Amino acid sequence: MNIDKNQITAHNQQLETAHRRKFAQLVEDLPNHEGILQKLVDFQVAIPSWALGTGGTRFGRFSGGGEPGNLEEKIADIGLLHALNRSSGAISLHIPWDIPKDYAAIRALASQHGLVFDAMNSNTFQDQPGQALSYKFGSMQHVDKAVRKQAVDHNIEVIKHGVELGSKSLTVWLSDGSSFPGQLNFRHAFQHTLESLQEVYAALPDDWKLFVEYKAFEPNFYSTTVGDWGQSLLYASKLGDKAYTLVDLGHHLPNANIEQIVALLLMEGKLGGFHFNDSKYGDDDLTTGSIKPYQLFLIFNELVDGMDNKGMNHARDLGWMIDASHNVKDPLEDLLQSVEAILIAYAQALLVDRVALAEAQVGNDVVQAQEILQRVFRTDVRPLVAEARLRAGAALDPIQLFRQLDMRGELIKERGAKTVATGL
Ligand SMILES: [Mn+2]
Repeated sequence: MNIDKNQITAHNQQLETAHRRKFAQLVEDLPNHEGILQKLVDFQVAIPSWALGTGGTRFGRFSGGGEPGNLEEKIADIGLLHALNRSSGAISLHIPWDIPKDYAAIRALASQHGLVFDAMNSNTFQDQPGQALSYKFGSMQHVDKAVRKQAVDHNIEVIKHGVELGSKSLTVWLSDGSSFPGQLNFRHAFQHTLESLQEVYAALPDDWKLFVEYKAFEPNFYSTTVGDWGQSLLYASKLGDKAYTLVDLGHHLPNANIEQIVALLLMEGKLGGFHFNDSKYGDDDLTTGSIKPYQLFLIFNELVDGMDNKGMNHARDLGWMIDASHNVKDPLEDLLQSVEAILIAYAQALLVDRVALAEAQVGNDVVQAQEILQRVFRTDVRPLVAEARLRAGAALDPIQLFRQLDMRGELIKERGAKTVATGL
């Protein structure tokens, strides 16, 4: 289903008076808000193709209705999100769950919705039907060279799909590791993985990036072969200039200082991209900003500071993606909430008085440094984010409009009540 421009206009007219009042009040003290608004309009967050259906856990999965049954329907869902917020203009595909059958048709469909193809994602953490060799004991780290070659070949295949669609990056997340002490020779596992990644890297087009995603644990519970940012950075540094570390917020050990990790990776020119989500305990894949919004703001504070320090373009120079799972919410509403949370944190980070903060730091004025950050964090910037949406032609309140138009009901009518999307 498509959303009509007139429906958005009508919705915005209903809310405009109240919005104008709140916006005017907020920007009274923000002299530079026009520049910030443009940055918010430009900022796009890629939606993963695997997050459009209901997620599950190893205990079960409670499917919702109207889930997309194929790649075309997934693109339509993201098109819907993008029409509502004009900030979800990219799709991150997963192979083999979303193998395009007709590249030209898929490209045309995406561009019809104003979408581009962000990072491609490979999968060597599952065995696929008919697969010759098993990844039970790892893929790129495997003791058997034939298994490693199969994993390398798969990644090269994913790059080929991406080239046809206009993607410019490959994200490699490996579940490789071990579940018991003694199971693995750590050095051999690292060297095998490095050699495998080098073969993939060699197949990368010149204008592509390779993102090495790390994760502390799960599905392996004793060691993970790309377990933290140090290991990822080691691989990325050895691979070369086109290789970067990818930070997934849920892939850290509890209480890790992610903002510091981000600051140092940016300093080294090795931060490539982001997977946004939130968590309470582990890789919970919850809605971004739902549990630790202050941490999200502090991360964006370092991102803005680090990118500005290097003269980077906020919207284009890093890969911004959501990686989440929705067990109890409508996936599309959840994704709208995540994108909103990301834009709020980004807007707040743009408001930080960096000159004053630097002065406080140099003067060891700890109290003032905290005041500067928390003054911004406690400012309700939602009218600023809404104004950016309004100017971009999106809905002032995307979730409200999604519900008013009963879009889930329409999708169920179109696709049925018992559909299951491929993905996690
Ligand atoms: Mn991820």
